[in-house]
Amino acid sequence: MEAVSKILGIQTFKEMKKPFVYITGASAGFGKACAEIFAKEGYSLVITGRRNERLAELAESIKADHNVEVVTSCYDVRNESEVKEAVAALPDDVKSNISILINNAGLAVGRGPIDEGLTDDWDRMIDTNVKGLLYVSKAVIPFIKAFDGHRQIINIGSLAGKEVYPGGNVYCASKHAVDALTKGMRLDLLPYNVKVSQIAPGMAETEFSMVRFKGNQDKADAAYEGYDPLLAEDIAEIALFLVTRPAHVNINDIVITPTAQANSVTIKKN
Ligand code: NDP
Ligand code: 8X3
Repeated sequence: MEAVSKILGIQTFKEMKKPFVYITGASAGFGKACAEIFAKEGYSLVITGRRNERLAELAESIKADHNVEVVTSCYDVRNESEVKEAVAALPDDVKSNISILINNAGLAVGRGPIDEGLTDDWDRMIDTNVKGLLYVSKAVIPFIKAFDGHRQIINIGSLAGKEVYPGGNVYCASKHAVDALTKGMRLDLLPYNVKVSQIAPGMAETEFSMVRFKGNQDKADAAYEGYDPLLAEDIAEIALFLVTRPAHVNINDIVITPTAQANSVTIKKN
């Protein structure tokens, strides 16, 4: 088909532009940085999150800077029917050109002893980090499997999915689930040549701690004081690196921490 197109001087979609990267949680932090770096490389984007104004602003600024398509899709990953409807509502030429899914939307809510934990916080973490990732994956994977070209899923796990630290209980459990689901997806999608990777970051300065500490700026700032934490751009660069390996290479898992962090609880502060 491509050879015929060349002879006739017809450009196929693949020749004209790069496919779509579908990014959850693109209204802030890692997801926003991923949107920016992939657009710079010429990928079109589906960017999702609950804050539509943020998504619209990001879409406008990316479109002004790069010659790519950006589709915004506003929904809550915890709501299965919203997820299904939002994915189904994408234009057909977008759905049929989704090549890469970045499952990034997630959060921690609260940090403290398990017996003092609030069940509402637990629900928010499990519903977002585990069930939300599953709902989005179920809706988007059929398009990735059907895409004629590079197929990849990147799950944003955490160092908290590799070890458990005091007060991290349910957040750590949710990210251990992401670690297991990444391995499960890699096995189940092997027949379809879908690369499945995980990025597991340590401390990175984003809105994460403001969400975790429920708007307490002092507590959020304290999380990043006395050392240089990772930046959202560091994670986006890794995501792009994973996607730009040769066809025969899949990087399964990357654990990335600030240089000052040796494990979840050991940070060298000034
Ligand atoms: P931010 O708080 O900066 O961004 C989180 C993003 O997730 C936002 O775009 C938010 O969008 C979206 N999101 C949260 N809940 C929902 C929901 N219910 N439905 C849809 N979107 C949602 O945090 P980060 O960028 O730091 O976090 C991104 C991922 O990285 C998370 O999975 C987090 O657990 C993980 N991580 C973060 C680390 C860190 O230190 N920062 C380290 C390791 C992992 P909106 O509010 O608009 O819905
Ligand atoms: C976020 C990193 O160490 O706060 O996933 O759990 S940590």
